[in-house]
Amino acid sequence: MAKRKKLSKGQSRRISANHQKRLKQARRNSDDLEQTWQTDNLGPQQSARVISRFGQHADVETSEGEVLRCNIRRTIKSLVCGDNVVFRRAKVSEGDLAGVIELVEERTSQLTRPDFYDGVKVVAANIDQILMVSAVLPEFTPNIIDRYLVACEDMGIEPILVLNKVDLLDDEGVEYLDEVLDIYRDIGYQVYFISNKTGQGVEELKSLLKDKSSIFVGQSGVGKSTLVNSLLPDANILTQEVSEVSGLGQHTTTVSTLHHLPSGGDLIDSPGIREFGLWHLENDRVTWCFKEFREFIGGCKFRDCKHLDDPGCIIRDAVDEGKISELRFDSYHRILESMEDGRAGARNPRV
Ligand SMILES: Nc1nc2c(ncn2[C@@H]2O[C@H](COP(=O)(O)OP(=O)(O)OP(=O)(O)O)[C@@H](O)[C@H]2O)c(=O)[nH]1
Ligand SMILES: [Mg+2]
Ligand SMILES: [Zn+2]
Repeated sequence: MAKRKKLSKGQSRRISANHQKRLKQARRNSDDLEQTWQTDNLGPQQSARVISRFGQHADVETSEGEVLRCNIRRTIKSLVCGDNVVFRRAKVSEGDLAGVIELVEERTSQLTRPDFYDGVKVVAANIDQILMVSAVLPEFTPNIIDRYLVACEDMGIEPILVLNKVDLLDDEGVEYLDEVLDIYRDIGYQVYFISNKTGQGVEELKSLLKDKSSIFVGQSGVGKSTLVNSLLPDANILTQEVSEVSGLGQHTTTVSTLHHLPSGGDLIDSPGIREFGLWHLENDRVTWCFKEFREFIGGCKFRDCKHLDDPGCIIRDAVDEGKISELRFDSYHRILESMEDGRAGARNPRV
């Protein structure tokens, strides 16, 4: 994982001040609109689904399939891609804004991640399954997979692992990654090998997505948008090569967007992230989110066992006996360590 360059205190302050200024301006504009759009100027309440959100505005889709850009009422605290909302159409549009969103329906599920500005941030709503996309380019990193899996377990949304760009692997590479991913199959997670280049696995993926609400998540450059384009040739989403200089993705997709699958179901493409923080979780919760650790929880000799060199640690014993994979056990400790750093960072934000 790439280390973020540390900013000086002055830089952090300036960035934060600019961010606050932009937020204030956006709120002021939105207040002006709320004045203009009093009830007389608005049509009846209608239901819609949020396709995409941009600051104080969002694109919603009506049940007739019409997509309208709307302002978001200040009273709405949280609104994300996938939300079901109630909106009113304006009798006269204001620029490209056609209406106002007044209410967000209760969510059946939500994908969240910690954010330096907002604490815990909701990324998408009403999702049945999270497809965690990884690839051999940028580098394949099981630790990121483990982070997402922890988040999925915590949120109670089913995760599915997708290894993309398998066309870049030789037989030996396939064999190696098959072995690593066997660890996840053994725990009970579904694993798919995919290539947008050769089309391998794409049909299988289609049946997995049918009639479900799914989201693609994962690092920048792993091929999430390319995969959406493979599944939905009309989507025409912008994709970009992984940088030769840094070996990292270029953060091509900037907002989450919901698409409809021709055979039924919805698919959200989300922007790639560099790090997936978990510092909003308690240590014990992280242990529980390592699914295969669960049956051993509570069995260690000491109640405050750190599952390291503590005597009578049955999780450590399970690793020695091959019941828990060494890779996952190491990942677990790396996550706990980084959570300490993350909490310190959140108290003292760098960006
Ligand atoms: N060889 C190979 N390249 C692929 C495959 N899928 C995607 N790519 C390439 O990977 C690069 C990144 O793809 P994107 O779809 O933009 O990646 P992304 O995950 O959407 O990235 P962000 O939007 O930044 O999060 C592009 O150059 C794609 O052509 C694949 O199956 N095989
Ligand atoms: Mg993308
Ligand atoms: Zn223990």
